[in-house]
Amino acid sequence: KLDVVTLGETMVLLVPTSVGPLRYAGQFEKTIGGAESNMAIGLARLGHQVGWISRLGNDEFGLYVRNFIRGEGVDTSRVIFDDLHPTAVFFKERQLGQEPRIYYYRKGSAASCMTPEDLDESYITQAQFLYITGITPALSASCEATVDRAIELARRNGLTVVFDPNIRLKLWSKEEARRVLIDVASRCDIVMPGFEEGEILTGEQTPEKIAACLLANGARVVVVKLGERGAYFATPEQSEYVEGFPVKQIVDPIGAGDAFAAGFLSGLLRGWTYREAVRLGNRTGAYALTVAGDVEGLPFWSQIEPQKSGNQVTR
Ligand code: KDG
Repeated sequence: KLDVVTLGETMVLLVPTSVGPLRYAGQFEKTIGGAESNMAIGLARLGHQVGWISRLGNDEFGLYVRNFIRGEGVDTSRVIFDDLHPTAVFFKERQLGQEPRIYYYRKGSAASCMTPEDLDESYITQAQFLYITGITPALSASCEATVDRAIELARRNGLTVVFDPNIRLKLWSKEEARRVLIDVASRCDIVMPGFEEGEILTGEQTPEKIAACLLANGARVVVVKLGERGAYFATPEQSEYVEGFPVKQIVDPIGAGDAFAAGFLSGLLRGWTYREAVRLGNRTGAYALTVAGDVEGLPFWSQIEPQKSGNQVTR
């Protein structure tokens, strides 16, 4: 039995220990990054059952990624190891006072070879929510078809489909992203863009107008993430700004949206109101800002509700 099922690419992430151009970096820390698995790990840490579907290379890095995600308590039983294509890698280039630069080495990766046949309906139907992001359709035509199929299977079986556009302009142009993702969004129940992504998708320039446009496009709930200002959510019946959590020093904003999604979905799984769920998302998002990696900052439930969980370090 699963609460949430997700699919997407996860890469080995190499972060230099020093700040400055990568060409001078001599030492790297190895970890992993992938929007959907970041979210899955976040949800597992908050106490939920999550399944992550993907392809990895049948190589050392593939085993590393699988073991990492499995070690966080995410179900990886549907991961396919591909003999012909490698596990992808990406690097962060740390810059003082600025968001890190990202360099992908992912073309032709195992995950970019995902196909609709990789999806097992009987597995997906075990979950209440399907979580997808706009990164996957950008990887290849077969990945786009896989996302389409996942949505179709989820809808047919009564799952709630949650979509984070996660527009990555290193993978495609704004125009292409808009064309494909507005169509994906029209088939999803909950759509959660960042403010700039909302602008790209809808051409609108306020959270209210972005949300109204995405509701008219087919969503039942829209959450526009506004960084330090928190988030704005809207349904056909209600809408509200929900304040953010202040963070003293932002180390790395990458991954904060995935952390938001984990908190928000955790709230929904607990039967909370949208306001309360968005508030938890804002809080888990704030945690992710405080570390350089994409998953290391994701909080455990014991950090969110220490009084309920005693003194344990982990859940
Ligand atoms: O949301 C964070 C992700 O962007 C990062 O972990 C890597 O999945 C990734 C991507 O494709 O950029």
